[in-house]
Amino acid sequence: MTQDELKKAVALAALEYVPEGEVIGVGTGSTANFFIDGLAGMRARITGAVASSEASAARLAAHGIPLFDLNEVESLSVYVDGADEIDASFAMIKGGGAALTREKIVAAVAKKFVCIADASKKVPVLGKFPLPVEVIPLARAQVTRALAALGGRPVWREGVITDNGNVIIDVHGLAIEQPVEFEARINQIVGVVTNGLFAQRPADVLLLGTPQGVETFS
Ligand code: ABF
Repeated sequence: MTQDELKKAVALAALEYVPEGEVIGVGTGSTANFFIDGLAGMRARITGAVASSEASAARLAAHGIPLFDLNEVESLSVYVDGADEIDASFAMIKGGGAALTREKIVAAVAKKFVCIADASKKVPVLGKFPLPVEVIPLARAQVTRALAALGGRPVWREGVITDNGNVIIDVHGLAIEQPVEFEARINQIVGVVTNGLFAQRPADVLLLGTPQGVETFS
């Protein structure tokens, strides 16, 4: 099976976690896109969706799925999204698609985070995938110096502006043994909006696409 076929398989398996008659949280990325396309087939059974990016909002709208602002919604029973890496504790690196801040906010409101990932995303230690950090543009140089002091190799993702008008710095060369603590340390740097470690609020369920089929971990 190709990587795209694995992504599609986990995305369709996640439809089982969609409650009827509710607003659900929807993530960003190619795996999430397969989920959105699958959701279209059951749109009459959901109230609508909160999207974690402008790109996902556009795809949901194109399928005729009603969009809700997160501020209109008191709680979400489920949030379905992909990841760039996920470890055994379900901590993740996210943000390869630059949507990390909205993803983290929507995930914070959701009772259950269902992570959909192909098998290549499961890692023993987070950090081989460069850790994205969303930064206020004025603070770019100062945050770069502070991130270098933490031991990584920060690289500005030139030309990318997030949906919130900020820039992304990717931190290369990390081996994150204590993701909960590391997430908090990066958030302490003045000028950082969010970092792509999702360890304080990890996934609750992992649907992993393998050549043998979709494996469920919880
Ligand atoms: C989002 O999409 C991001 O947090 C993550 O960067 C990316 C995963 O990418 P894909 O599903 O395209 O492999 O979930």
